[in-house]
Parts: sequence; C-alpha cells; structure tokens
Amino acid sequence: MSAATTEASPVSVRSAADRLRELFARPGVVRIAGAHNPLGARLAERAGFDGVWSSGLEVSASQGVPDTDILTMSELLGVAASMAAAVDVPVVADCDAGYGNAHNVMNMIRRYEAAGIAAVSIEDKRFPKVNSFIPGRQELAPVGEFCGKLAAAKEAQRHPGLMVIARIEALIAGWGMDEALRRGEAYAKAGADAVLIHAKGASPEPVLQFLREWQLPTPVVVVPTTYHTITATELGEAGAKLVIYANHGLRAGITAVDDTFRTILRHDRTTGVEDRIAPLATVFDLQGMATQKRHEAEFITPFESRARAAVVPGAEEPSAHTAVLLDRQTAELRRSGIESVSLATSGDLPAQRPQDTAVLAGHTDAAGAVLELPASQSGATLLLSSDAYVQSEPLTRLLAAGGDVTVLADVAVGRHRADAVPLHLDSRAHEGRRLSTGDGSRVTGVGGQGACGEFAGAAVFSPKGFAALREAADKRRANGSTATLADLLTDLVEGGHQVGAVEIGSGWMELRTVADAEHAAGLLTGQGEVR
Ligand code: SPV
Ligand code: MG
Repeated sequence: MSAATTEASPVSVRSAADRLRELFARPGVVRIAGAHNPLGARLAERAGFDGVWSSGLEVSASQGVPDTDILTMSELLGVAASMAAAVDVPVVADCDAGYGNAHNVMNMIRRYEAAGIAAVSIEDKRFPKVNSFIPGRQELAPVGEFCGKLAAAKEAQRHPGLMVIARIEALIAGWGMDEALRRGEAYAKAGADAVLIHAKGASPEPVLQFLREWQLPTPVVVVPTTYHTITATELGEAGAKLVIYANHGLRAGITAVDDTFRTILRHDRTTGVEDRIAPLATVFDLQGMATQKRHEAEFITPFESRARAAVVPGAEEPSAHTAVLLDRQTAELRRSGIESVSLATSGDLPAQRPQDTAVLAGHTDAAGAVLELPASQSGATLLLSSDAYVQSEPLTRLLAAGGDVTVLADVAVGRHRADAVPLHLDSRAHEGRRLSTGDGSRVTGVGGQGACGEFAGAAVFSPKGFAALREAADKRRANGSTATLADLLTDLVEGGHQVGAVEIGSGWMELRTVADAEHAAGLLTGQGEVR
C-alpha cells in the first residue's frame, strides 16, 4: 500500500494468509507492529511494517483491563477483525492460550479464519494466562495438552492458508532452554506452522541461543520487547523469520496523550501542544476521508443536485388547495422524481398536510416564498403555483427540459379561460396545429392579445435561473409590490432572460376558486363529473 492511501484495496485475490506466507517465503526478516484498533493498524501499515500484531496486551489495556484472559474471545476477535478490514497487510492475532481447551481452539480457528486473519498465535500457558512480563504465576500447560490444541487447530481450519503459531513460554516461566527446545520441537511436530520463542530478559542471548539450537525448518518468531538493543536484521541473520514489535504503539500513545493532557491543563489552553499533535487533516486522512469523498462523487447523488419543489401562493385567496389535492399534488411531484417538497400556499394549509413536506409559513405571495427558499447549488427548483394542479407526466417533461428557466405551457386550442395567464411562444402554429421549433419553444411574452399558450402553473429553474428569479422577487419586494409566479416570469422575460416552454395539451387543471378545487378533488378521487 502506498503511504498516501489509507484503506484496503477493494479487490484482493490473495487472502491475508497467502500474503503472510509469501512474506515468510521471501528472504529476510518480516517485521510486524502491535496495534489495538484499525487506526493503530493503519499507522503500522503506513510506517512500512509488513503486518499487524493484534496484541492481547494492547487490546486489554485499551479496554482498561489486565492482560490476564479477562476479555472474551469475541471481544479480541472483534478488534482483530476490524483491523484486518482496515489494512492490506496481514494481521497476526495474539490468541492468548486459545481461550480454553482444544474445543475452544477449534471454534476460535473457524472464527479467526472467517475474519480474514492471516495467522493466530496460541501460547502454552494454562488458561487463564497472565501477561508474560508480569512477575509471579506463569503456569505452563502440559506438552501433550498443548500439542492437542495445535492438532485441533490444524484440524479445524478450512483452508490451508491460515498459519498457526505455537508460542513457547518455557523461558518466561523459568523452565530453561532444554524445555523450550523440547516444547518447540513437539509443537512443530504437532503441526504448528511457526514457533514463537518468548523471553523477558534485557539480553537477547537466550533467544539467540534458541535460534542457534533450533534444528527444524519450522520458522521462528521473536518478540524483542525487553531485549530491545538487537536489531531486527540481526535477529533475522540469527535465524528469526518474524519479529514482533508487540506494544510500542500503545506505549508511545500513553506517553503522548498523558503529556498533551497535562500540558493543556498547565497552560490552560492548547497552544503549547498544537505543533506536537497530529493536525486534523492527518486524522481525516487516516480515517479514509479522501477515499470516501472519491466514492461520494462516484456513487452518491448529492442531495443538492436533486430537484426540489415548492408550491407557492397563487393569484387567488384563499388557497384552493384542499388536503386531498395537496396530498395528490405531493404524490405527483414525488412520482416525477422530486424528493423535497415545500408548501407555501397563501391561505392556511390544511391541518393534515402531506408527510415529509416542509412548510414556508406566512407568505402571501410567490415572491415572498421564493425569497424564503435557500439558493440552490446544483439542483433544479420546480415551482408550482397553488392555483394549479399538475400531474406527474408534464412535471417529468418539465424537469427533463434543461435550460435556466422553463415553464409549462398549455397550447391546447380554444380552451383558455378568461383568468388564464397567456403565453406568447415562438413555436409555429398553423390553423390550430403546432410545430415545435426543435429544442422546445421559447416564451417571447406574457399577457396581452394573440397568445398561443397558457401558463400551466409550473416552472423549473436551474441554480442560475433560480438566482435570477430571486433577484426579480427581491425587486418586487423593494418596490413594495406582491408577485405571483406568473408575474415573476413576466419580469424575467421582459428582463431579457431566456425562458423556455414545454408545450402540453393536458395533465393539469386550474384551481382558481374553491369550486375549481372541489371539482378537481372530485375528479381525482373518482367522485366528480367532467364539466
Ligand atoms: C501481546 O502483545 O499481548 C503479547 C506479547 O502477547 S507480550 O505482551 O510481549 O507478551
Ligand atoms: Mg499477549
């Protein structure tokens, strides 16, 4: 993994166990570092370690409990699994004494294998174990019993990849080198894929002696925690294959956090620590924020880029929208692909307003409602006058039309009412039939004689078009006048803005009067008659 990325690559054909086995097959020593959460695992990976040691000591300490088999297998597995999910390098899990007898080991193997762990290490201590560096009780399990656990582990694993490391605690328990070698050989013969010789003195000599006397091809793992002056390269040259820096991340963290907290209290502010702690940018990077942003662009439609709709006050008082009509209208809007709907009719909204609609309260005209709507960054805004009911089919066509400002124009012949808002369009009419100009038609004027269409109550605005509309609404406000949606569209056309038209012949209805609304509601619920 490159230092710039923080997350596991999506497709990895080789399992973590295969990758660890490949590392073992290469010449030279393999170095892994202890961690107790995915953040620590990522830091180890970024620093260049070949893998991560899911340390029982670290996980226990991070939970504030001693490393004495207090945590359950599930708790330790949960941490190891989350680390394996967060990094590309293999995770080697410290599984203490196997959480019980051979039955527990078999269950453990299945679980760790399923979690994508590359290797497990079990130690030949009696359950419950005590951390190897704690003075006092360090009880070893009988060799036969531990060999049984190792054989059970190999029997339980489903795929040959997972490595089982047998950890020898004879030097820790003070049983001597011969016992350590005798145990190591028995464990290798029982099927261990590697043996770990643990030691706690300041000198590396006991470990070097073990390596000198180790005769079997089974690789040897070492943990130079107390004998830290020797390098990994030297340990490798002496015959060790895997070097585990088991708890240095935990200890570094304790020192750094303790120092930072005390400094803050001492100075009563954080200025003194700012240049010693990671900037937030590093935190975001380690969390994989950059990757998430990339995925966002690829997979998620930003909310802002979705169309929104608002029902704005029409020309007539009171609002002709009944609860039934508002419900139906909202459903029509949603069917046309709109998710967020605001209602700002001039009259009182019915008490039962449709679900998941926002209310723009206290606006008696469209201009006020338009100014209340926030500017749009990328999505379209569809405005619907409350004195029209429009079905989803024309709304869908309107939303698909493109352009900065586009209105719905009813061009059906001879059906315009006296209270209609006339639209002049540049499409070609011939004896009552119409030819579109290609990209849809353009509104050349609003009102007056000779119009060939009628405003059908709905218009859609790009973010740029909506900004122009807000400007027009602002001017109306500054002049102290109210404005309907049709008035604002007139302002835009007269102000030289390109206003397109989607021509329709059906799919909407005026709601100028209460009688209109009742009639529309009747038709929509199947109880009304066509007039
Ligand atoms: C651990 O990290 O939990 C280990 C290694 O088992 S040590 O603590 O060094 O024994
Ligand atoms: Mg441990």
